[in-house]
Amino acid sequence: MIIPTVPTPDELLDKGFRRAKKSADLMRSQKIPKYLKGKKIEETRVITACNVIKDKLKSIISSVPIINELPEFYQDYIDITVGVDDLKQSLGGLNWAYGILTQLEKEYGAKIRKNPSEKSTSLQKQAYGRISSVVNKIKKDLDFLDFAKQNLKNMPNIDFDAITIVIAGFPNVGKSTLLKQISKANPQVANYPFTTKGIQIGHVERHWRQYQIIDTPGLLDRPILKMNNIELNAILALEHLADSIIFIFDGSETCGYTLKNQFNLYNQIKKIFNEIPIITLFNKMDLIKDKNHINKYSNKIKNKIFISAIEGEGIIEINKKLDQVEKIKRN
Ligand SMILES: Nc1nc2c(ncn2[C@@H]2O[C@H](COP(=O)(O)OP(=O)(O)OP(=O)(O)O)[C@@H](O)[C@H]2O)c(=O)[nH]1
Ligand SMILES: [Mg+2]
Repeated sequence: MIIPTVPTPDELLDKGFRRAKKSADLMRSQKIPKYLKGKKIEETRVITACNVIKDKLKSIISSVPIINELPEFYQDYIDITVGVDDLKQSLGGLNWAYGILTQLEKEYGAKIRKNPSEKSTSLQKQAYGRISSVVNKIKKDLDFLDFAKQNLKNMPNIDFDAITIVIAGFPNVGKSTLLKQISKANPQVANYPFTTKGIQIGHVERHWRQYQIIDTPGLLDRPILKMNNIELNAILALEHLADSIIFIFDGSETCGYTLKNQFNLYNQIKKIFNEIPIITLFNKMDLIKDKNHINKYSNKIKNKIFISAIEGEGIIEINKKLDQVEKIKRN
């Protein structure tokens, strides 16, 4: 989501008043009957100030799509990242200011026209006072929208028609290596709450079907039971997308986590994503001489593939599994 630059109240007023002065100066240089000129100048000043400020507010308001109409994933994403209610409230604040400025513009335009010229300047000053007060009242909304701008500028770009695979597994088990093996092309990197590295989305087409494969470092690679509610929501948002999960074990344990620990994480993920099929992989088989230790765990899992992501071993089997993934219909 690209929100345009969000000004502070001072910047906004400064811009409005500066442009208003320019228009007033232009009016001053025109040939207008003397008894009307003062009025015209001040009327122009007030109307221009209101319009310049309103235009800026409008450009910010209209840059944010109607949140309730967005796909659920984005609604969740926005909610976890900045808070949907807070975002709506701050946009409401800007809308309110927009409405008041429209009123002020009419009210003071009419007052300046009706009153004798001598009063024009004091009416214009009164109008400026009220414009300033309105704009200052939305300071916290502008602050919030600036924060939202920074945090929403690198949202993941999701293809909702593609079959979506989410990769899980402890750090260093070979998730990124596998993503590169399957998707070849350079993955898109986007922000995602609670992952400092961001998520990576690789795209592939197989038999005219589009796939997006999402690597989530720092999210599905640690004990889920220890997560707080917001972190869990971040995971549930992913659950909404996933048609299948690839869970990677590091059979060599060189990632630094024992197979026992990895098996615990596997069970937690199975629980959380309970409706979603899991493709289970045992990676780094090139390092394994004796399979006995792995078999203690792999025997408990029905369907699994032994691979070496680094050597491209087992990729054909993974692709066959991908061909069988059905798109989950959600509503
Ligand atoms: N021997 C061997 N090493 C592998 C294999 N797959 C990955 N590695 C190595 O394991 C290390 C971690 O691989 P990554 O792909 O970065 O692992 P990751 O799961 O993405 O790690 P994080 O992003 O830190 O969570 C790297 O040094 C890889 O070269 C494999 O099949 N065999
Ligand atoms: Mg990685």
